[in-house]
Amino acid sequence: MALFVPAEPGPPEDVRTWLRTIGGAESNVACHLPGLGVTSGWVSAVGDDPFGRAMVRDIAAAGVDVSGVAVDSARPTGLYLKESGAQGSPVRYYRAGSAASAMGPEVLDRVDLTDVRVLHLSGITPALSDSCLELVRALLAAPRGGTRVSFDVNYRPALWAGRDVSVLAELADSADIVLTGEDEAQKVWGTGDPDRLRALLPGPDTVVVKHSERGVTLAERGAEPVFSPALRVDVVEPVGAGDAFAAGFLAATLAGADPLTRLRRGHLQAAATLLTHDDVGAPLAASVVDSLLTADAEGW
Ligand code: KDG
Repeated sequence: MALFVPAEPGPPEDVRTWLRTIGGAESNVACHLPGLGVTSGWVSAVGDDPFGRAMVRDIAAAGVDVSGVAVDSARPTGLYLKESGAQGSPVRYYRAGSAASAMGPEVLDRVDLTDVRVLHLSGITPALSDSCLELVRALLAAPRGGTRVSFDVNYRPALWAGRDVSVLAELADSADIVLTGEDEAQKVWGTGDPDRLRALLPGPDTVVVKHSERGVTLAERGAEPVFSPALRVDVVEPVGAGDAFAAGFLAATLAGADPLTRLRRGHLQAAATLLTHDDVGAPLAASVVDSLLTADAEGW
């Protein structure tokens, strides 16, 4: 989606200048990865319009392979606005009937997952339309070969109002890696407790529970859960931090890092996003990342 953030303070109805940037959970994750040394691709659909062309160009400029993005000349590119800052950060979507919401299982015909190490999906896509739900179900049911599927629950109340969220539990259980906020797990499974979630999710081998600003627990099959406190930062705006965490965590997982380093990589990537109004934001300086990755508990 094209994301618009206010470029001046004040209530949204008084803001005249908006900054156009990149939004959308899966493309956010894809945009972080090249900077972490991981090649990534984004599969989606945009309209044949200026916002669609801008998104494809800007996401490609971040180093992401966009050859799996279709242009739908019958529908517009989805848009969303962030209407304020750190307090609650209300967002407003303009994507009903968008090109991406019309995607369905036929997308599998133009996606080659051979040699893909991780397929990252979010719980946002299945909320967009019945066809998108069928697409996500088809991706989760497709033969995997060596591809691991990561699923970020990304529960968005505005998209699920009056609908049954148990579908998110069904989808998550078909993944290999599940990322969820404690609060969203509470909505979907009735608990945000990592041990209980592990028991409720027999399918995935890895469950990551984010406890907001407190920290994150990594609960893997056959291992003791590992908790890592979050970095304390002066939050400018939080939307997108979960995607940044996912990218840092997945990149370190692919690199074969130990559990604490995987969580710290996630926190460091999230911290960079928390410091901006953007969904993605600029990465922290390499020297800061290096010293924090190896810091002892007090230094962190
Ligand atoms: O995780 C960030 C996303 O929430 C944001 O980019 C917009 O995809 C989005 C959504 O539907 O909320």
